[in-house]
Amino acid sequence: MFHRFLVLSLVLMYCNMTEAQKIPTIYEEENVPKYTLPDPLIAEDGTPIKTAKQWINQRRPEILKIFEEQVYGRAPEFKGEIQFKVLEEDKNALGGKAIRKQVKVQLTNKADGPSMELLIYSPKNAKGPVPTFLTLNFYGNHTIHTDPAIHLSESWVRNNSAKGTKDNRATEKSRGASAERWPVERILERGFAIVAIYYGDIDPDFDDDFQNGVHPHYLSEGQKKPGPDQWGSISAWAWGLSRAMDYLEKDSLVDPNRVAVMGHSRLGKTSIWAGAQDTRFKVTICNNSGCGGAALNRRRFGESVRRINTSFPHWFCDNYVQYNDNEGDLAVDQHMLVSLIAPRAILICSAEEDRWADPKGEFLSAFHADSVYRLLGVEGIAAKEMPGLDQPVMSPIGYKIRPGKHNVLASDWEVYMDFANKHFTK
Ligand code: GTR
Repeated sequence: MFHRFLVLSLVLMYCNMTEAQKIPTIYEEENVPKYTLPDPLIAEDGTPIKTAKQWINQRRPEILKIFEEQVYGRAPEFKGEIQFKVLEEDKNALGGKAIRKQVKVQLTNKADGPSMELLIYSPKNAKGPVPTFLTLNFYGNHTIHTDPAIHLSESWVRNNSAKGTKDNRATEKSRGASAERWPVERILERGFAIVAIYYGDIDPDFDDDFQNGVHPHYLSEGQKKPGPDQWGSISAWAWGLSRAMDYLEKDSLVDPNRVAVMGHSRLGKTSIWAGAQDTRFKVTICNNSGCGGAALNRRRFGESVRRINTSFPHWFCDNYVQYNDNEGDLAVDQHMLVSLIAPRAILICSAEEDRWADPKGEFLSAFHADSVYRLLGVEGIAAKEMPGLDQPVMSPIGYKIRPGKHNVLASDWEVYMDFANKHFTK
């Protein structure tokens, strides 16, 4: 039954993709439509926001609500204590460089409900709790490193022979398949811990009307699927990051006041939405996040709202479809998502060849969030124009663009760590 349903979902996904390909793509600046951005510092009733207090009490909640109800969908409140079980711990992992822990964290209050597995590597010689990167990954925790002790994920995974997955399951061949993106030893050497979670533990990434993952466990009585203003998959993944944070607050390896949430691509969209909602994340890093992440919707450059809603109908809430080719009717744009993070630090990262994600639109979101940071008494972005390649702007709203493609490189991590070191306060 599940198998038939899955086949149907994948056929649907294919149809969505071909449908999406018919949508024209803007790749020239001269074809970007004229647009006016909503002002983060003018409330919906027209009141100018002039004080930090007005921002905190009036405008920030207003903007957050629009993103919840119109873009990502509101996630349920998690009630109760987070339940977890340490499945494995090795105080002498990675040839003596690390403490490794694998922890099962429940996503409901029921022990037989869905759960996610956290893989934690922490520097062995640390004198106390350390600053930490919390990250989601695409193919399972066992893909981030060849360490044979990492549990092979048993969750549904996308088929990809390059990643060693078959029949939607991980195989031994997938061990370390994404290690290039995760310089674990270097992260440890610089004094950070890294926490990895497979995003499919929270919600498998295909459109099945939200019958699997966490969604069915939070429906109200008689409800069959989330309503038009309730959580899509990105919201669920972001919510999962907050549940991971609930756990990390209890783990003595981690300094909960120095947690950076980092993600790439759709998981960059996820990290920025997580950072916007959960103020426990003191640093947010979104890499090549593009449409639905840091890029401005109104530019329609590269991937557009129509295109993303057609290809990935499960990522956002159903209300978001109203803004297909109609971005101007949305009372927010993505610079206001950045503004929700103020005064906490965010680093927005682009790649020159990743035009699909609209690097300029990613920079402009950073730029137009500046006024909110300044209102709150911190420097916003220390750049008036888009910086050149490999010239990272390291102010509280940080921005960097490097040569090359849509990807995460070891050299990107060096900048993430510099940025985190600069903005974490002890
Ligand atoms: C693409 C999608 C992007 C980005 C990317 C990814 O197909 O159009 O928005 O999220 O996938 O996550 O790898």
